[in-house]
Amino acid sequence: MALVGPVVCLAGGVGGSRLAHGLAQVLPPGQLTVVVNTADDFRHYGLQVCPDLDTVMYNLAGLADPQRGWGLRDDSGNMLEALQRLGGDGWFQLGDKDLATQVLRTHWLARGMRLTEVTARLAAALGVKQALLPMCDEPVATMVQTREEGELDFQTWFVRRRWRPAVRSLCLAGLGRARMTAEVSDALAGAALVLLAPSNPWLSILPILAVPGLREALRQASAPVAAVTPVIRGAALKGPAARLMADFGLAPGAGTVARLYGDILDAFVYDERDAVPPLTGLRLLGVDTVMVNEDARARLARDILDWIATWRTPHVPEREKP
Ligand code: FO1
Repeated sequence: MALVGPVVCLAGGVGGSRLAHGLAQVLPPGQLTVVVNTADDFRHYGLQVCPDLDTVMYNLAGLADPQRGWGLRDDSGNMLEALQRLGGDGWFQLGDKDLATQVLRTHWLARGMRLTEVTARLAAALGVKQALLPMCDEPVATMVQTREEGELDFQTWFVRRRWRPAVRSLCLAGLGRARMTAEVSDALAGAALVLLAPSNPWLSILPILAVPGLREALRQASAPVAAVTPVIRGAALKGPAARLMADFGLAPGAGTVARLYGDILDAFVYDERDAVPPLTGLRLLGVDTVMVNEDARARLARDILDWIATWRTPHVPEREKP
C-alpha cells in the first residue's frame, strides 16, 4: 500500500471508531492520530463518562464489544444490577470493566490532569499505540432542543429516549470556553491527510470542527481534507443521521453530508451502492464503505489511502523534463 504520511482522523461513535481501527491496521502506529468528539461526554453518578473517546479507544485496543460497537467485550453487569436493586437508574449500561475506566478518569481529572493526558494514560495502559486525542480539554456538551420534550442533554435524548423525540435544533454548551489543544494543533499542522470519519455529522464531526481555532487550523494546514459518508441511499447504517436530516428538512443523502462540512473539504468518499453525489469542486471516490468486519475496515482504509496517494503528481527529475 502506498503511504501518504501522517494521517489525522476526526471521529466519534461506532462508525468513526471502525474506520479509525481500519486505519490503525494499515498505517504504522506513529502515522495515525485520532481526534475524538467529546460533546457526548456527561456526568453519570458522579463519574466523568466519555463514550466516544472510549468507543474509539476500545476499538483501537481490539477490546470493543463486537455486536454493540461500544463498551468492552466480555464485560459483566453486576454493578448495574446491584445499583438497580438499590433503586438506581440502569438506563445507561456501564459494564463492570468499563466502570474502571470511568473511575480512573474521574479520579485523575479531579487531581487536575487534562483530559488529553488522562486519555493518553488510559490508552497506553490498554496497549493503544496510536495517538488518541480528545477534541479539547474543556467540557463541551451537545444539548438537544426537541419538539415534544423541550431541551434534553445528549445521552438522555440518545440512549434514554432512544432518539425518539424529534429534534428542532442542537447547540454546544460550553463551546465559548473551549480551546484547540497544542496536541491537536500540532497533529493538524504535521498531517499529510485529514480524514473525517463516517460518523454522525451533527453528533460527532461538527462538534469537533466547532472547537475554536480548529476550522482555521484545517484551512491553514497543507493537508487535503477528505470525508467519508455515514449515509448510504439516504439511510444511516447505525444511529440517527438520516433522522436528523429529516428533522432539519434536508435531503437525505450523502451529498448533504459533504455540504454540511463546507469549504474545508477537498474530497468525498461515497458508497458505491449510491449514485454519484451531485457535488462540484470535490474529488469523489465511490467504494464499499460498509465495514462488516475487521477486514472490511482495513480494506476501506486502504482504498482511501491508495486513492489519495494517486493525487500526487509524479516527480519528474529535472533532466527528464521536456
Ligand atoms: N449506547 C446505548 O445505546 N445504550 C447504552 O446503554 C450505552 C451505554 C454506553 C456505555 C459506555 C459507552 O462508552 C458507550 C455507551 N453507549 C450506549 C454508546 C453511546 O451512548 C453512544 O454511542 C455515543 O454517545 C454516541 O456517539
